[in-house]
Amino acid sequence: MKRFFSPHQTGHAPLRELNNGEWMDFAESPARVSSMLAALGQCEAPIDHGLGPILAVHDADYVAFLQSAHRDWLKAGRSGDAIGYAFPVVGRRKLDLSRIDGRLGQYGFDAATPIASGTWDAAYWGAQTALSAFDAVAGGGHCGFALCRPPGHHSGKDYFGGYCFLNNAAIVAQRAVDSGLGPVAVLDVDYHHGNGTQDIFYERGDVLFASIHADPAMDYPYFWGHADETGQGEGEGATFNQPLARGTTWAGYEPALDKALNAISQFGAKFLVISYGADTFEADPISFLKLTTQDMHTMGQRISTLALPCVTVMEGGYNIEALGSNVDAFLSGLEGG
Ligand code: OKP
Ligand code: ZN
Repeated sequence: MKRFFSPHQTGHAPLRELNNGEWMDFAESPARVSSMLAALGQCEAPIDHGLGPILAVHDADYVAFLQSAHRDWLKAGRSGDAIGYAFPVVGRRKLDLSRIDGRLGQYGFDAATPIASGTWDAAYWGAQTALSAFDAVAGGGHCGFALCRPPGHHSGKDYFGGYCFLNNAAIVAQRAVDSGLGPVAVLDVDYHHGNGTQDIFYERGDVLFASIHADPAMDYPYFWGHADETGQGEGEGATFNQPLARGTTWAGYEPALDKALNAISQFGAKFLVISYGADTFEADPISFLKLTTQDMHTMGQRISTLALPCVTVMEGGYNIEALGSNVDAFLSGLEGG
């Protein structure tokens, strides 16, 4: 399986995040990359596809905001990472605000996703990494892996949040549709619900979004991922959420995965995008499912029975020591190892 990564992606290095009312070290740290590279070995550098495929998913005003957000923060006389604190919860509408704090609230949905000087460059190259993994599969490979960082699945067409800025999985899924390779299924197995991916395809019948995640009644992102969210309009039935209780082990995860795989077959998917997060691991510091490294391998094997061309994009996983082995276990399972 071809693997892609760009060193630009480690330039995104916020210092700290707000957690339970206190500052803590930023969990989605560049050190995650070292752990993965050590386990995976050599990755290829992505090719620059430009902004086109990003703008096929994200709004131009949002992308322009991301490009200048940290500079605007510095221009406002601030230092450190840009963080919003006021959000238009009621009646959110397009406003052309100039003040950076207004813009951070307009385009963000949480106060735990700091923007640093290297954020845009890292997010941009993360998307290019995903697109290059797609090329490798579209060109005849069976599977490709995109070591994306920052992750993407919480980012919607015009918003960031949950450590995510550009939705790498959605960018690949849209690219697959535009290349005539659909229908496409996105299988999201990160611990957290992929609200951004769900939103992007919520009214679309050509992309199935199937997710297994911690019950949002208990865990981030709270406002999405409930079982009664099933899609709308032409997308009715093309969103499939399976929330799990904290503490769930493989015994509870496996039947949910089987249901998701069945749904993907039923849907008639011809192309698969996997949002893989290793934060379902039993020793993840911010998550509460109980999968082992061996379970990651089994998960990969199960998914490989779909026998679909697939691109895996990296999402979360915060136990840095085990991260590399977990990703490696998943990918070797997926390769049928
Ligand atoms: C990103 B991914 C505040 C807690 C909220 C947000 C979690 C984002 C996870 N410190 N944290 O899905 O792994
Ligand atoms: Zn996660």
